[in-house]
Amino acid sequence: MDKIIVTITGLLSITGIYWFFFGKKEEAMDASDTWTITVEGGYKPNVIKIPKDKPATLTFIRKDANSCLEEVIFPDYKIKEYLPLNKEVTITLPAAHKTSGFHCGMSMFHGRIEVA
Ligand SMILES: [Cu+2]
Repeated sequence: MDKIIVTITGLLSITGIYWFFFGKKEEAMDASDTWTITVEGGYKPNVIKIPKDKPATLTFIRKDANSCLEEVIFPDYKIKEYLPLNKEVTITLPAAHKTSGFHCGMSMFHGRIEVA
């Protein structure tokens, strides 16, 4: 029983530390109208911040052969793009923006678009 409590306490403090740093990083993120997103086991970065009233240019480069990631979809912009392997694909999102998201063809990997 004691062991379980120690394990849980340990896990909770690790989670807390992670949240502390992750939260800080997110707050410090600057808005930009140009982003390069690497597609490799998901989207890197998977959270981006863009200025509300300017078009945003996102360049995707897929390095992951997983066919699940070959399409990227922006439901709120009604955009669906095919991402060839190792080729840059530029997507322009017209302003104005609201907080939204994007995901792969089967909605298994997700990214978030925040608005500044
Ligand atoms: Cu997928």
